[in-house]
Amino acid sequence: DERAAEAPAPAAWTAPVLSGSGDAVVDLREAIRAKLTFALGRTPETARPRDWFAATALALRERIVAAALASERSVPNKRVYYLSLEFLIGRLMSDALNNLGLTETTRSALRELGIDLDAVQEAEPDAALGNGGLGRLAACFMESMASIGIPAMGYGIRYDHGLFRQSFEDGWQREAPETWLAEGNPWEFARPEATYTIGFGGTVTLSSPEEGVIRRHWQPAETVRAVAHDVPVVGWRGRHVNGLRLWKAEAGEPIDLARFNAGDHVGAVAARMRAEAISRVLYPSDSSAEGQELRLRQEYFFTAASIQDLIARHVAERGDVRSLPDHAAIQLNDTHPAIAVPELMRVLLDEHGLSWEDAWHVTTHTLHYTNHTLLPEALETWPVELMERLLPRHMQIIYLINWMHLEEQAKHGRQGPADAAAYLASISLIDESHGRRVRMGHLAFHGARRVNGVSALHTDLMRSTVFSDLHALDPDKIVNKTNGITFRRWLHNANPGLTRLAVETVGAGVLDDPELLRGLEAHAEDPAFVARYAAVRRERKEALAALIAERTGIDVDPAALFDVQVKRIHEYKRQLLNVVETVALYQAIKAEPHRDWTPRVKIFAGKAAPSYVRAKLIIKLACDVAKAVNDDPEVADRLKVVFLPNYSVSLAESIIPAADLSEQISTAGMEASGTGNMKFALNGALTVGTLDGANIEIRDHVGAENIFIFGLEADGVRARQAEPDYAAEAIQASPRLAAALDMIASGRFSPEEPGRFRPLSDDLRRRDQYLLTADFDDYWRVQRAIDAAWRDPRGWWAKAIRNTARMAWFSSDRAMREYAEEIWRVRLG
Ligand code: B1N
Repeated sequence: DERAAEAPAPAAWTAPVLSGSGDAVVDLREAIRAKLTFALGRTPETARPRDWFAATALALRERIVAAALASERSVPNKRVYYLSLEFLIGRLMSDALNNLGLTETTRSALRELGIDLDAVQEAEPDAALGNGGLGRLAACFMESMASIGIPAMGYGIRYDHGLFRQSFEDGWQREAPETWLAEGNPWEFARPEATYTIGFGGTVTLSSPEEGVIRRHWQPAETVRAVAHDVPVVGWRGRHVNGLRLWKAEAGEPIDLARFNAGDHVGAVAARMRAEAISRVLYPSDSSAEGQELRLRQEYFFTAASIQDLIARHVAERGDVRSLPDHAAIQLNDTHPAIAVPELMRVLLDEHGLSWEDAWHVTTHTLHYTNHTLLPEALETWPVELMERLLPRHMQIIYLINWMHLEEQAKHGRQGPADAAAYLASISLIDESHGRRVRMGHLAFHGARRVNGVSALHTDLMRSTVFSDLHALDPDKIVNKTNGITFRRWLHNANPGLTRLAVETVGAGVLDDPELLRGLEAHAEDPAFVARYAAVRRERKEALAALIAERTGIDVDPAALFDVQVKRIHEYKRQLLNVVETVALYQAIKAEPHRDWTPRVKIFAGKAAPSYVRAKLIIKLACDVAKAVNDDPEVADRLKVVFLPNYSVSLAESIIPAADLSEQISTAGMEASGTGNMKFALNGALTVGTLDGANIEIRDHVGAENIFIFGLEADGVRARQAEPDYAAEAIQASPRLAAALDMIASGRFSPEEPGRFRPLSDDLRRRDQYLLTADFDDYWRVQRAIDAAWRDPRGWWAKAIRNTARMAWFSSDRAMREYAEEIWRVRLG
């Protein structure tokens, strides 16, 4: 990995922010050497890359702390608290180096020690404390808030094990535990002094009336300690540093001495194991709700610790808890922290003695909720029985909130007279239809001042579907905040070559203001510029080809069209549509082997939830098709299929700058936003996509002539789903689709087990919930149009350059400014 090594980067980019003197290299070199010796107890002769990474990170951390203390000097008027069960951070070194302006200083310092910075960066394990888009969004938002100066703290869980490691065994996904903390985490500060006690279970008692008021008191049966671990988040040019506070679960008592002394040595640590289980492992499910008790314990654990922490800070700074909404804005990242609604109420009522009205005012003026999906299987609900057992006081409060909410609607006579009971059932926080369950989305919605969706389409669908009745009660509550990505990581750090080209073409100001990328448009057809833009891509493709060879043994031609679909494996994302099209293309090439086919490499990567059997079968099909196609000499280099194992943030950083074509092909109405789509378009890959999520807004920005759109729109999807037998009819109407499905069903790709893929082909013929059959022919058509476009390089590169030039709006800095102004009402520092 060459990174920015080749040519000297422009001065504005590398100018050291914190250490401006000519001695910066010497200072840093000696700091790293001292860390290696005194913090790690290693000598340069015996140190492994991992040790150099730790020594370098510790030396950089000191500089970050210096900047942090500078940005902490005054108490901000208002802070943002971002509560998320997931932060998919990846590596932190290149963010820290680039944002501090220390990349070249560090490279030189390490070189003087005989060490290569790239090797040191490769030794950093990814912090994979998230599954996919939701967790990565939280990480991009944290970086952007630090960069634009929003005083903020992220709150989450310090999982011992992040997202599992994926490998393939004969094309089947295998999962292994991930151990990012095995050698410690040099970025974090353990803060045992910031420890809170979190309760579970027990009973609620009443106090004797004081001045006519009865108070409730929750006496938990079990307590767990939440211990803070802080990771500093340094923003662009080191101007601001925010904190990510991750909670580790510890037992109140490390050992039960009575049981130990009685000889029960295992039982003596049982309570400790149960407590520590809470922060042991990230649930590996993306876009589906986990109904297990441990998951609810995780959600309450981190939410309650965060609320105690932020209230303690508020009271220390301002004295009165009633002014919380003036000085704190809490953002709930999906419903995972929705228990914050009754928890904040409980703290205000039972611990601070507020009246119900005052507590409700504070709560509903502090909390905000982001919805990330409308898929029914992902909407969290918890059985009332479980809530009552684990969180009895919260269940009482939820009942009271709901009672007042429903009474209010009855009083105002707002319920539709036609079917009042059905209306009340639809707005109730309790779903009475499948056993009694608490609807966390409704709870978050009702307790929040603002509720937002993550793309224009998704927000419209929130208003018209899942939340339509609640929306009618308060039409200003739902707002749209289209997602964004941090350009520091996804352009500057991941693609230094393209960044250097942009800087040299439009000036170094583009590093601070992505709108300046628009200046590249004027060069979209300038042969000299196009040649440089194409050379950057070619260099990234060669690097990816080398990585593919190393990890899969497959040789791919960097001159071919790199067609990439990387994301979680889920039926609604329709990797299967891509695989079926691959099979159809394979058949077409075999039928006319002498035609002038556009050479393509289909690249897949992504993890399936371990319990998602269908998604794992789709991976196996992709791998089996890959084997058949890659081994077929008649196909030669015109089609290659690759499934890269163990997709991660750092792998994405290698793949995205090397992509020519970005596959964003979800069933319209199902992908709330997508953010990978933005990363690819920014780096100049052309999108083939449906009018779903943020694809629609990407089309609006890059121009319809610079994107390949196909398939049904969201309303068309709904109409088609209402037709019986739509799949059978679509297959009958498409001989090409029928032939591809027949080949998959025949066992051609699984001769040792001919029926292996029948569950997939049978489902497509009968049910096809995700409308693959309906969209297939249009997908084939647009793919052949893409083949033709690729054969016109000048046209292709002009489109690619216009994509890069027009993507500025998708910066997460823009998203964070919108949240700051329209949701949080917080000033930028
Ligand atoms: O959130 C991303 C969006 O860009 C994606 O379109 C959306 O699918 C994703 C339960 C989820 N929605 N819901 C989840 C994750 C974990 C879990 O346990 C649901 N992830 C998304 C960012 O807005």
